[in-house]
Amino acid sequence: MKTTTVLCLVWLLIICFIGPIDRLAGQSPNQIQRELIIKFEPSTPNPTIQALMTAYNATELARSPLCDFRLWRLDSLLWIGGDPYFLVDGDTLTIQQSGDKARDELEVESAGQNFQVEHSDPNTPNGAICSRSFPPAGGCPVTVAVIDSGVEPSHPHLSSWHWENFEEPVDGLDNESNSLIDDRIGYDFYNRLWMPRDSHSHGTHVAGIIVKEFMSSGANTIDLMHLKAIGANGRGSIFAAILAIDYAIEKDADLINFSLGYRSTRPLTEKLEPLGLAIYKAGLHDILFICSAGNDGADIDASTTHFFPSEFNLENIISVAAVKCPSLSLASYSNSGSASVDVAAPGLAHSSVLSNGWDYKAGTSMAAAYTTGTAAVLATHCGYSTTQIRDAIIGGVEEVGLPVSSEGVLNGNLALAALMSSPPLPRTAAADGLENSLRLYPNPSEGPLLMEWWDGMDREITVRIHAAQGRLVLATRLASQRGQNRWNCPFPATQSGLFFLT
Ligand SMILES: [Ca+2]
Ligand SMILES: [Ca+2]
Repeated sequence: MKTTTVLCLVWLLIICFIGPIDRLAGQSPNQIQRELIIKFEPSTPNPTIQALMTAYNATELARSPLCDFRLWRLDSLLWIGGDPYFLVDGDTLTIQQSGDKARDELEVESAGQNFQVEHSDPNTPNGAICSRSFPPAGGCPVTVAVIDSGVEPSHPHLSSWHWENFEEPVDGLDNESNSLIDDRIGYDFYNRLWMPRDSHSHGTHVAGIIVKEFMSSGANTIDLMHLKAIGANGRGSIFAAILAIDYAIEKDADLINFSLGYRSTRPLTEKLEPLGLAIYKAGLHDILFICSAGNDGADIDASTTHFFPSEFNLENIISVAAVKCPSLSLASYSNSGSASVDVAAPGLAHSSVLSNGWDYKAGTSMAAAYTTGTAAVLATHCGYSTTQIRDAIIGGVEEVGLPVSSEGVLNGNLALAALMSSPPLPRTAAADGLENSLRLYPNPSEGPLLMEWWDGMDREITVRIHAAQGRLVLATRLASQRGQNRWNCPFPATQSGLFFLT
């Protein structure tokens, strides 16, 4: 796929993954008309992109700074090079005529239509609250990003648990130069505002479940980063979610709770679909992504309507179905799928809502939040990778024969036991998300070598320095402090040459 054109990519998406042209007549339920998300290969020259925008009559509405996704609005019928290769008619992507022209003009990593994401929880909060067991917490700091409708920041249940961006005083300025003004406890990517204030209640409720989970485990080292991607009507867009994921990567979150999703009539491949690629990129930064399985009461493995991101086959996703208690049977509204859904968790929760209130809500959103809370507690036990935490959550369920891959229900104590049965992995500077700020200089060097990096927290990191041929020169653990760090590398001047870090 490295040398396809944008046109070819769209063509391949449709031919390879969507099916014959006659299946494209209907629009997927959550599509946003006329909006396309594109991520170009980094080597794509800017004039080529500009020429394509002109040819498509495209307006760039937004761009994600870290992962470099672009949101384009396409207001007219599109014809490329005079050849009716395909067109976007404003409602759906449709192949007009397949052919062999213009296939190698442009490289892209990902492209797809923008979709509405929503929580889609049922309004039926009845039944019994599940009795739970809570695993003891460790002492390592953990940051959980909640991508949802925002938060009521002054709610007494939540106000002492906000993550804070200490580089960003609230003064009307973008102090740490990430193009966002006053992003102090997160950001509102739905309205492009500094305060991710909740106007719906869903995000406040989900955040409250997560806080309750780690308070019950005695944890006091977890912060919640609030990233708003849906509005008062419970809906937002994939692109707002991508901006939020981009931010979570930039700010070194450990886990993302995503009690949202979208339906598509087309099976989508995770590496090409923009949201899938953004989640994959988060995985490269050791971020665990926990999402709801959806609330259509369907087996999404078999259904003709697909639900994403639950169905993306990515190693850093945990997809969560909902059960009712005390029977631990699947809730009638909950989606399931032995391939697409990993675990189940309680669907009913009593948690914080707007106006300093408390209320019941039910749905796979709540089930995902319970799972995120447990995963965050597991992550406070230092030295485990998010892959180990995911394996422990899925491997440590209470098995009750549910139609999900683990066949079971989330169980904090079993998950912690599963985690403790595997040895902690040495975390490296790259796995700690520092690879973008680490630098060695002068490099090449024939004498003293200095390492500098910026960190968002106080912790210990592992650094490995290799010579140019790959030989390990030095491996050590270092104290890393929030802010700018400097370290004189102790190896002698005889080790001259070019060095790199892992
Ligand atoms: Ca800022
Ligand atoms: Ca500021």
